[in-house]
Amino acid sequence: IWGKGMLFPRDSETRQIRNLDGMWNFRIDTSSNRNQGFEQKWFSSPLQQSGPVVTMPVPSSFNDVLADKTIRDFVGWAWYDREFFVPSDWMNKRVVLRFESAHYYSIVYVNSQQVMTHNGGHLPFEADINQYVNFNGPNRVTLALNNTLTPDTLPPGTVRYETDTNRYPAGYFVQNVQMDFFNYGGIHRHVRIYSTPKTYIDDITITTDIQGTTGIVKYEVIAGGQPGFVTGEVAILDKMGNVVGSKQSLSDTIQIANANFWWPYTMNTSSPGYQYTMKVTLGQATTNDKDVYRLPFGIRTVTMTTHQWLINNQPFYCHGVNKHEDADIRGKGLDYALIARDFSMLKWLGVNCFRTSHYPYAEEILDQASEQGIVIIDESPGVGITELDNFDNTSLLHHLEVMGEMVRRDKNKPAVLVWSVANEPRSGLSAAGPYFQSVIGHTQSLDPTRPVTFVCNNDYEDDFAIPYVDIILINRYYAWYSDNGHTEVIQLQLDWDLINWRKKYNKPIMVSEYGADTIAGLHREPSFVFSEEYQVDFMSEYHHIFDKHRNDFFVGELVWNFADFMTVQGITRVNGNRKGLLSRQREPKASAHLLRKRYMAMFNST
Ligand code: BDP
Repeated sequence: IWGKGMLFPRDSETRQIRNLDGMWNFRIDTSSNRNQGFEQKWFSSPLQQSGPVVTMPVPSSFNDVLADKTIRDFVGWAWYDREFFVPSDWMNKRVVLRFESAHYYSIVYVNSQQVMTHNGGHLPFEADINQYVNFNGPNRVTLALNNTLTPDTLPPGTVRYETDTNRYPAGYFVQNVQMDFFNYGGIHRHVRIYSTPKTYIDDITITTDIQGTTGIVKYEVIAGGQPGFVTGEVAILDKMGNVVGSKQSLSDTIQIANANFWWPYTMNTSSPGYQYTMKVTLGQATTNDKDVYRLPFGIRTVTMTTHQWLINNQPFYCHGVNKHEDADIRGKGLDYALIARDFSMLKWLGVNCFRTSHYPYAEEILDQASEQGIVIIDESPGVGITELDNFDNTSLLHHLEVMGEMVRRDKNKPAVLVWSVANEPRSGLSAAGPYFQSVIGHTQSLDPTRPVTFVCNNDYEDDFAIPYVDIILINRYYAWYSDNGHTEVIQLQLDWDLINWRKKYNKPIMVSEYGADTIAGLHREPSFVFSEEYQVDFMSEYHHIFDKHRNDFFVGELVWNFADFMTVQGITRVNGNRKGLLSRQREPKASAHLLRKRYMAMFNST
């Protein structure tokens, strides 16, 4: 059911990796029809031969690196290239070129020949380029990348053209987005080449169950490459490297007695985030090919009852935040120092869960969450599905495709416990009924082991999509977008709202967003909107109602947002969205101290 696998590149005795990160050549196509790059075939020779290039770091968004407004606000085709070498002893191997993500639409060329295309940011794509490369000299990889959003992309967007040249310069157009974050473009994550044998481990799927103290590990290995008789050998190693179970088969079940289960760090402080390693060895009898891949995984279960979220049959209360992949200069570019800082601040805050609002984050981030015992609600880029044409068949098919890619990438990550297929779609439209029945049903069928939901900002009376979810996630902005400044309405309105959702649906409920814009360093007493005092007062009101229902049906709270982040320019956004507990540079506002006190007190009671 998975099609081709998308295993994260990992070194082994049979696999090698080369990193293609660094400074690439870069040019944007600003020609009047925005199509000069293809007309002049910029992919057919080094980019600097067809025109001027600038240096652009990979990984990084291209927008905020240079002091260049045209590049910052660019919408259209951007071109990247660089030279690379392939070791000659890879000649008889599969040579895979992989982009962990590039935003949004990619066409990749190797030595002037098109090798793959990919539709969508945030998820990886790769191709075997063995037949296109030169093993005895330089090679060139070229990427044509388009960040234009349309009604059928995820996230969707529209382009507004102005042709009245009395009022607008020739060729004027604006990209309108339906989401509240900057539409960064660029090669956002690593680019690598890696080798595998010609017959190789294409995919591994692990699902786990627990019975008393026994861990039950079900696995399936898919072989790729040359057809023929393949053999499989699977060993499970504990953290010390001891083999605790093994089987000679490509798909089977292994039982581990007295297993160490994967727990969030707030539920088990002695060995949170415990992961085993599955070592898979694949053999091809006729060619003698042998491939080895080591996959970390955790043993745990996740269940939603009518009123509880259970992890390993124990009630879990999610106290967390929403995040963004966002920082100064690099935009959405992967940065290890930033990842380490973020996890340190998540722990400082006492966060035990975050949502990957509003797109799947880098695997390096999810792997940290798995290792550190932080629960992930893994969200698709389905944000801003608000116009009628976002619900048409083309959009639906793309959404199904994206869910497939996302589940394929993240299915084995122990921290990922819930799939969120969208954020704030217009689920009060009747078209949302069949659309979300299909997207949620598809995701449930791809992965029957995890609850599936979407994030809703609609009223309880008239929602067409909520009937299909396993847990209700609602975003609420009482005393911000409505009754602005009036914190005295929060308890009344939130309580009324939660009780009504509960009565109507009898499912567990979370508040998946609540927050107020706050300029770090702005103070007013009594509190006033945009001051640090207001954010503190505002959040405290929500907490009363969260606590009231906590031992009943209310299973979690996520602040909007972990940190300030960049948005489009607009009259309601002062250099970005300021609802962070932390500044964009990850330093705390007063609200961060409030949350830290609250979340720290929740340890062991979750
Ligand atoms: C919610 C959206 C989120 C926004 C937030 C806000 O889900 O993306 O950034 O509101 O307005 O509606 O701050």
